[in-house]
Amino acid sequence: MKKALITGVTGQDGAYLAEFLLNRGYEVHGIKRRTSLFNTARIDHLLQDVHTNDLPFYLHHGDMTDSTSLLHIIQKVQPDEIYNLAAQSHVAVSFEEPEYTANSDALGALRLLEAIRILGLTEKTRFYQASTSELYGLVQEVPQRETTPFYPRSPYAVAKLYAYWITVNYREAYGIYACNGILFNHESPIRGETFVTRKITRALARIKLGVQDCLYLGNLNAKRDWGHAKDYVEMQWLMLQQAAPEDYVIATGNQYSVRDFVSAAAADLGMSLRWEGNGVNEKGFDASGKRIVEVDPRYFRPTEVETLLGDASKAKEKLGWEPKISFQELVAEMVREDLLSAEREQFGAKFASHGSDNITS
Ligand code: NDP
Ligand code: GDR
Repeated sequence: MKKALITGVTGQDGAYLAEFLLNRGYEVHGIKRRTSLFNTARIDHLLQDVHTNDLPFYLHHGDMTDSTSLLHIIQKVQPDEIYNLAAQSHVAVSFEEPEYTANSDALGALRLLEAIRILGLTEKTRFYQASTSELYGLVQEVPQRETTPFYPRSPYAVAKLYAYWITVNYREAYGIYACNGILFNHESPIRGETFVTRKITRALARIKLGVQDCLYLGNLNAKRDWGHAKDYVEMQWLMLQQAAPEDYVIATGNQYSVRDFVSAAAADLGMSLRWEGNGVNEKGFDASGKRIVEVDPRYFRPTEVETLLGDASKAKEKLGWEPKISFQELVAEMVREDLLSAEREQFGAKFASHGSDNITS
């Protein structure tokens, strides 16, 4: 039985990847940082099976900023594959916590690679680094592919740039089977609530049921290449199953704006949406003329990534990978799940939290 170690197992991708690997017969180990509440909602269904079905799924406490915890876990598990998904992954938050972001996202990757080396696992352990389309930032070529020059535009992207290159360097210097997956945005019903897609589907579902009044957003013109996380974790695994380690762009090749996403989600909810105004004055109105979407400059970023569009030809040719879930299916699934949550919330509305409307993401 192959052993995989996933950092960031409580996150969106970590949860999908853990399930994917367990279905493929892996023994899966996850690293979880200590939190005051459980914070295992995305993997609770798997943890349940640990007791009822002897599922080979194990959690270890550790932190990307703490080398010793990482060393101990890797020594104990002796993994065949490490998937480094843990990160302070919010671009806007990285402007507020640049040092912590560098520590966890840049040095975190180094700590894992060093652990592989120190423990004499360079021949045994394969390493996946969660790299990102944010590396392209101020884009130098359209669409972006593996050879497109990087121009990071946030402390997050700069930290991920270090992680990208240290992964390449340890591959070249020590012969570690180490790969970068340069993944474009991927979403799902378990996406964190402060990323724009989930913020939109959650808010519109709540507005539809009268639990929330208005959705406040930042830059509606930003364009992204949005895929489904389920499709993308398969790719993370495929990259580690090849004869030689390489870096791959993973993307759909389709691009939509934030405004397009809002309109698509509203349409799925049967809400007609009329846009008026421009820039900071832009607003969206429902059929009754009520303002339900508004731009709030607090969500603007000091430096923005305006447009991203990926070219995943290399992954298609070499790995036979194609995304299966379309943009429309993604939006529909997210809307459906958030509508169910909003219905549950409606029952307990007076106890419900109003979420993140007052913070910067
Ligand atoms: P999430 O934000 O959903 O999950 C991040 C995970 O990392 C969580 O489990 C989080 O734990 C954990 N984590 C954060 N800081 C630490 C730390 N110091 N020590 C240990 N664990 C930590 O991200 P996604 O699942 O969306 O993304 C996975 C990875 O892929 C990230 O590295 C992200 O930067 C990268 N990426 C994501 C893309 C996307 O569109 N989703 C695209 C390209 C790259 P906790 O639950 O406690 O917060
Ligand atoms: P991104 O995702 O920054 O691309 O990083 P996010 O969903 O946060 O933003 C996408 C675009 O939408 C604009 N935007 C808003 N964003 C948020 N969060 N909240 C808003 O209210 C809002 N209004 C407009 C943003 O300015 C941006 O242009 C994600 C993360 O998962 C990273 O970890 C990952 O590396 C990249 O995707 C690829």
